Parts: sequence; C-alpha cells; structure tokens
Amino acid sequence: MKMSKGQLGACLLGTAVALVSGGSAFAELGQPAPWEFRLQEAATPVMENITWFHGLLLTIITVITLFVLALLVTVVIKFNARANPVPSRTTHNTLLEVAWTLIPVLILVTIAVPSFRLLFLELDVPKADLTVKATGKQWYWSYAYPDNGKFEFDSLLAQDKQPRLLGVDNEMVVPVNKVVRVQTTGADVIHSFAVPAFGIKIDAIPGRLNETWFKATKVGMYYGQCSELCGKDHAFMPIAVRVVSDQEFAAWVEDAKKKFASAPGSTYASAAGVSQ
Ligand SMILES: [Cu+2]
Repeated sequence: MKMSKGQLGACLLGTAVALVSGGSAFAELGQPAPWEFRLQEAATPVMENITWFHGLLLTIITVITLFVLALLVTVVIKFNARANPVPSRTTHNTLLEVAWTLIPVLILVTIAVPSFRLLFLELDVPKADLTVKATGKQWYWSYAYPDNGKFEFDSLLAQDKQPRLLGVDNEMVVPVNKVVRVQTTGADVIHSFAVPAFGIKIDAIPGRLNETWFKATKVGMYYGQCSELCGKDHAFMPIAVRVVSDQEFAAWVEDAKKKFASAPGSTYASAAGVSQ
C-alpha cells in the first residue's frame, strides 16, 4: 500500500495521539478500542487488582531493563580493549556477590507476595449471590440461571449489532454489585470464557465444571470472546454481559423465564457429561 506524505503524517500523528492518550481515553467501557495497548478499564475488584499488579510488574521490569542497559553501555565504553588495554584480574568481590544474590531475592519476594494474594482472590469464590452456568458450544454460548428459575438460553453472534463481532442476540444479564459465580463447561470441545474488564478467563471443558467469579461494580455492557481455539468459528462466539440494577435484573428474569421457558434446543440438563 502506497501512502502519500500527508497520509503518512496523519497516520503518525494518530499513532502519537493514541500513545499519549493511552489508547483508551476515548474508549467505551467494557470493549476494545482502536489503538488500545493497555488493559481494558477494570469493572471488578479482581480486575482492579490485576491492573495494579500489572503496573507493579511493568515498573520493576522497566527499572531492571534500564539498569542492565546502563551496565552494558558502561562495559562497552569503559572496558573495551582500546579504552582499557590492561584488564583487571579481579575474580571475587564479596559485597557485590551478596548484593547480586540478595537484591534479586528481594525483588522476587516483592512480586510473589501480591501475586499470591491476587491468585487467592481469584480462586476463592466468595459467597455467591447468584450462579450463571456458561456452556461453550461450537460456536456459541449458552447461559443457564439455576437459582433464578432454571431457564437456559443460547447466545449467538448478531452480525448486525455493534460492536462488530462482539454483539449477540441474547446477552448474559447480571445485577450490579453482586457476586456472580460463573460455572463453565464445554458441550463439545474445549472453549474458554473470558471477559477482560472483569479479569476472568476460565476454560470450559467437556465433562468438567470449572468455576470462577466476578462482582461488576459498574452497570453497562461488557464484552469478551472465547479464548481457546475451538474450531472454524472460534472467532465468532463472543461473550456479551449486561450489568444492570437489581430491579432491572428482577424484571429481566421474569421476562426470561417466559421467553426461554420452552426454548427449543435447550440443553440445560444434557450438557455433555454434566448432570444437574
Ligand atoms: Cu470456543
């Protein structure tokens, strides 16, 4: 593709603006944005922790990389054959050796402590307010609400909806500020249930019931995608979650009970290998 000077300039300017603004300044909550290179804005406490931990790691690795770069530059300039024709024959330096052992240990501990705290936060499902079971199928998701009337419905990509390739016909709906336990399984092959703004990603495996949780603190639409290569339409089984107020959720449940009561193809009790 050939670009004129003007086009190239505009393109570079666009890139610069995107980089300076962090890419997500104009982004809508819960979905990817053009030129985005950071994590999506957090909508759950877990994702807030992930974002914080990511920032910590990025800071540490930047400092280490710059330090190693500075050492290398020093070596290249000060200790090349021309600048330093008679090399030192030093072989040991106790202080230096203790330091280069201890400092990395301290850095690893600094990383390990919040890392384990985050892992346990993700793994320990708090007392759940409701459970939603997400079944991955080739190539769509089905959502079941076992403690809200036991209905189940399919959620398929809606070509005409925005955002492109993320909009679905029937969204998963949950109440705001409530702990939602998500159980996942696969009906055919391995899929993966992932919603970036919630900080969740969990495999949906045939014959197994996996579990994770989220507590969305902001109402709105949140999008994710199947994150395990699962066949030819892997890219076309988006996850759309609508977070609403308690009243709206109750109203939606009443509607959904009727709408999905006799939904054909309801596989709530027959998802491969999983009995209710
Ligand atoms: Cu899939």
